[in-house]
Amino acid sequence: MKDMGKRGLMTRIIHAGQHTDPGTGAVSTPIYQSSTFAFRDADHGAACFRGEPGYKYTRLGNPTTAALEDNIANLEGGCGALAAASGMAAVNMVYLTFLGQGTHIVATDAVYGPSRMILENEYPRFGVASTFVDSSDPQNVAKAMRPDTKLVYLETPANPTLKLTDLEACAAIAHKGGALVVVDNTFASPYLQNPLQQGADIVLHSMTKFINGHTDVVAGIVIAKEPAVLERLRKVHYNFGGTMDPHQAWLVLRGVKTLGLRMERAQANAMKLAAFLEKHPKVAWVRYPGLESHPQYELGKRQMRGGGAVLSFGVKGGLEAGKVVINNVEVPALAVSLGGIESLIEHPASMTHAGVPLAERQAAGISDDLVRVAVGCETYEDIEADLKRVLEMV
Ligand code: LCS
Repeated sequence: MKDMGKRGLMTRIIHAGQHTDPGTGAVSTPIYQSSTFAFRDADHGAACFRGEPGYKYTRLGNPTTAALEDNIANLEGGCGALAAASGMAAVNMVYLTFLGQGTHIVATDAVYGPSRMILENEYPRFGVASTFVDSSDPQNVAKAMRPDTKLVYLETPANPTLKLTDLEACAAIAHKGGALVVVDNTFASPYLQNPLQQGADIVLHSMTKFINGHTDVVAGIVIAKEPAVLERLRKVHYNFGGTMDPHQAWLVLRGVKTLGLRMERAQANAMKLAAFLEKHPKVAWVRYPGLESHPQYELGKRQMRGGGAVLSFGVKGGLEAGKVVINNVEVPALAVSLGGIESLIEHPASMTHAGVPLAERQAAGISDDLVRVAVGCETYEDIEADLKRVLEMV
């Protein structure tokens, strides 16, 4: 299908990057499960290695993976994308490309645990300094900027606090200081938020979550706005080798086709569940970007096309009361991850963010009583009845 730029989001989700196979007419993109590709002759091989179009070796590009990259690049409005073996491989691709001896990164304090942990525990070995701030106030980003700051790394909504960061304001601050802006858009998905249109230079996703959506693949992707940034990333990514397998790419391509349908359903369920929990006498607090009680409700309306499908809440009675909920629910599985077709519930302080030291966790708002629910696409009444039943047990 030509001229994707003029098509609607649902059409682009389904068709962008997809081509009917010229050899067979296959409508579904085939899985090119081949590690290497034959050249017509020596000159053709040399031309491919000089950078002319043509596949060489799957770590350096594969047609199935390319179909997925073109699809997501289109959805995010980027010039291109690089698929990675996991979301963390995507995060690390960006860090490795732009950070080095004598450089500094400013990052949102409440990011996915390992995105912070590798900066604090591993990157200092390479002479990289990091400062974590509550980026929901752009002034905190401004204050943390240094002459050697190369990246401003934002996660919005943040995992698991659901705090939002004003992308336009932070991009203006970062660019004034000569830094690139990276946004982890995993929680919103391209269906609800497009940071490249709001000043970001790079967007990344754990495609393990909403983009794939079926809890059966671990995958990541990085999307760049400008070709120079994409080519710099590509060089690092292909040679460090955290690339994607074609079968993995095909599964994600299969999953992304229903991204819009799933997001609509899951976020409608999340909105209703957030409103139910907020009114429940056993619930101490609820944080969900679609609730008017969210401190950045207005920013969410401006920056996102909906509140998303993840919420966090605390039960009166703290962690022990929260454990009663987590241990007794039947509809959501007690499991980390999010963005799948099914609901999941977890306790970030002891699970996804356990590696972040207590003081830093608390400073970032990841309180011990915080329970995170990734709301799925089940019959809403079943989810609510389940939570209602377990809250009565507290
Ligand atoms: N970025 C965000 C916002 C994430 O939530 C995750 C994983 C990653 C990056 C890393 O992606 P992965 O390598 O796992 O594909 N988040 C998880 C979570 O909250 N529970 O389990 C994994």
